[in-house]
Amino acid sequence: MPQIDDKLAPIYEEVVRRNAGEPEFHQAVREVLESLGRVVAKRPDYLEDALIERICEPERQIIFRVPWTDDKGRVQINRGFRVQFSSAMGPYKGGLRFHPSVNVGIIKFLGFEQIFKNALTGLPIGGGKGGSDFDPKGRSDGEVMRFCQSFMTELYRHLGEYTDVPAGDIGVGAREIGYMFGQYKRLTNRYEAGVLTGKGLFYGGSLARKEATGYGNTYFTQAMLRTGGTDFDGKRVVVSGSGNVAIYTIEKVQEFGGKVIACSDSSGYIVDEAGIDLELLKEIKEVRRARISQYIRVKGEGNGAYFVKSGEGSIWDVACDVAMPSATQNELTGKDATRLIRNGVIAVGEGANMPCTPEAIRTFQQAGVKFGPGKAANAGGVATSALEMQQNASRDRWTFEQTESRLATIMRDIHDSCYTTAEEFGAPGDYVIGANIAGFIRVAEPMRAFGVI
Ligand code: NDP
Ligand code: 2IT
Repeated sequence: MPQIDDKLAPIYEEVVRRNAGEPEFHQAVREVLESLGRVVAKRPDYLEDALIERICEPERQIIFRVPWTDDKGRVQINRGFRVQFSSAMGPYKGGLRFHPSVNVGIIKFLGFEQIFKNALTGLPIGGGKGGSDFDPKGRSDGEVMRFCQSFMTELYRHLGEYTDVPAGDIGVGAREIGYMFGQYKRLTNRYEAGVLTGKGLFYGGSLARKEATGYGNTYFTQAMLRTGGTDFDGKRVVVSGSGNVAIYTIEKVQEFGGKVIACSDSSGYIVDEAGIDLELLKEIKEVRRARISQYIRVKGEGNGAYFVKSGEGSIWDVACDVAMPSATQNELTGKDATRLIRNGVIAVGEGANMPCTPEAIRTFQQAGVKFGPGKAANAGGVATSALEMQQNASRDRWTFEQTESRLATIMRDIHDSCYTTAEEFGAPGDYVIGANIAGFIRVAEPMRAFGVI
C-alpha cells in the first residue's frame, strides 16, 4: 500500500480523528496526501502556514432540514447539504446529488475532489458539493418539484453567481435544475442565470453541457490511448451506469469507432454484443425513466443480448479493452480489476467520482493499465459548466461546435498537464500523481497569496 510521507501523516490522522465515520472522505484525502509527499520533498515551503491542513478543512458546511409534502398529503423530511470547500480559485462550484446514500461524508469527499478537478480545468472555479438523501426514484413530477422548491428555499441564501454555483450530479438533471432555478428566481426576484449550471437550453443553458462529462472522459481516455500509439477504433468498451455520464460516454465512444457492449444501473447490467443501441437506451432511460432490463425486453434476448440481475454477477466480468466506470464511488474493486486485467483491459477512464477502490487503482497501475482518475477524466462536465457561466455573464450563446471544441481542448490540456507533472515528479505514466500534484499547486498559490484565511 502506498505510504503517506512522514511529514504529512499527522495531517491524515487529524482528518480521520476530526471526521469520524466518513470513510469516503478519508479515502479521497489519503490519495491526495500520498501524492503530495513528492511535492513537499521538492518544495518544503508548501508545509508552511498549515496550507495542506487548510485544504482538508471545508471553508463552510451547511446542513439543513427539507420538509415537503408527498402526493398522499403526508409530510416527508429529508436532509440537505452544501459543503463549500474551497473558494481559492473562484466561487464554489460543484454538483448536487439526490440519492438515499447521501450523507455528510459523501458530500465532503465529492467536494474535496472537486477542488483539484476544478483547478485542473484552468478555469476560475472553486470547489463545493451538495445534495440530499432524497430518493427521486418512483416520485411523481409534482413530488420532485415540491422537494426541489423546499430544498432551494433554504439553500438560496448561500448561493450566488459570485458565491456558489451548483449543478447536477446523481439524481439531479435538467428537470431538477429547472425547478430549483425557478424557485431561486422567485425567492430573490433576480434573473441570475449564472447561479446554477446545467440549465435548459431555452433559459440560459449551454449547448453541449449535457454531453460534456461523457464526451470529456472519452477525449481524456483517447489521449491516454494515444500515448500508447492506439485509439478507440475497434475497441470493446464497457461503461457502467446508464445515466447522464454513461449515455454520452457511449455516444462519443461509438463516434470514435469503439464498440460499447455493456452498461448498467443499480438493478443489474445488460450486454449487447452487437453494440449498445443508443437510441433505445436513451428512450428507456431519459424518456421512460425505466429500469435497464427493459432494453433487453424491447430488443429481445439472444444473439449475445442478455440481462444480469444485480447480485448475480458484475459488469466487470464482461471482457473489454477499455473500462469506463460511470455510476458511483467504489463500484470497481480490486477483484474486479484483476478480472479485467486477465480479460485484457488496457485503459480505464473514470467517468464517475472515485469509482475504483484504492486496491483497484493499484492493481491497474501495477499491471501497466493506463488509468485516468475521475478528477481529471470527468472534469469536462464542470469545465463546460464554467463555459455556461461565461456565456451567462456575457449574455451570449455559443454553438454546439464552439462549445465542444473548447471542451476537447480543455480535456487534452488536462491530460497533458497530468502527464507532464507526473514525469516532472518522478512518476511517469501515473495520472493519479499527476492530477493530484498539478491540481494542488494551482490551488496552493492563490491560497498563499491571500494569507491565513
Ligand atoms: P445519473 O443519476 O444520471 O446516473 C447515475 C447512474 O449510476 C444510474 O444508472 C444509476 O442507477 C447508477 N447508480 C447510481 N448510484 C448507484 C449505486 N449506489 N449503485 C449502483 N448504481 C448506481 O448520474 P450521473 O450520470 O450524472 O453521475 C454518475 C457519476 O458521474 C457520479 O459518480 C457523479 O458524481 C459523476 N459525475 C457526474 C457529472 C455530471 O456532470 N453529471 C460530472 C462529473 C462526475 P439507478 O438509476 O438504478 O440508481
Ligand atoms: O462531479 C462533478 O464534477 C459534477 N457533478 C459537475 C459539477 C458542475 O458544477 O458542473
